[in-house]
Amino acid sequence: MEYKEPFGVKLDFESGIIENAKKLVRKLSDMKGYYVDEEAYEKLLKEDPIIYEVYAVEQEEKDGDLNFATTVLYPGKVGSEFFMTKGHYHSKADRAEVYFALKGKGGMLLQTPEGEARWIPMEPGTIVYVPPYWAHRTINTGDEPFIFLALYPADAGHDYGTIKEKGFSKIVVEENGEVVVKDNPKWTE
Ligand code: S6P
Ligand code: ZN
Repeated sequence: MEYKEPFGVKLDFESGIIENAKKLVRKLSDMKGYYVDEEAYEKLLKEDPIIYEVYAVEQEEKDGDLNFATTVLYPGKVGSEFFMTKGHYHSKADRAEVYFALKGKGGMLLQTPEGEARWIPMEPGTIVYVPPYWAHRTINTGDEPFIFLALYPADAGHDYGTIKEKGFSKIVVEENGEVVVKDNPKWTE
């Protein structure tokens, strides 16, 4: 039997950076079609802000192993819609996940393949259980970076296609200074 080597790495709670992790950057230009207000999207595209960064420590896609990653999701809005991650199902759809909020304020939008959505608010200390089969997207509803750690099976994979095409049945917007979760006007069954 060949055993893998255990290790410890340092996560900086302030910045969300995990040492020696693989860094991924998502800018607004990587998210065409994701936000409801296309005019606001095109306008903000001139600045093309970074929406989020991911620091991932991933293993080979093998059954039984675990990956983990932090996400630093920046504050901002496209029109009235808060900055958010793309959101995905897992390629192996029955793979669950756990999120742990470290800094800032936000929440998670989850959705079944039938379009049934849930909103779970998150603040430092909130642990979110993402059950098998639920798509998940995080959203920054605050005015500082929203930082969280995710732990997920190494063979879960990411299926972005469905969400890219259809979005979630709900959107999270600011209305009169309040965080409002409402029906996505572009949602079709
Ligand atoms: C992975 C986990 C997170 C996200 C990250 C970015 O299963 O859910 O690490 O990958 O928050 O979101 P997205 O939707 O662009 O992968
Ligand atoms: Zn996931």
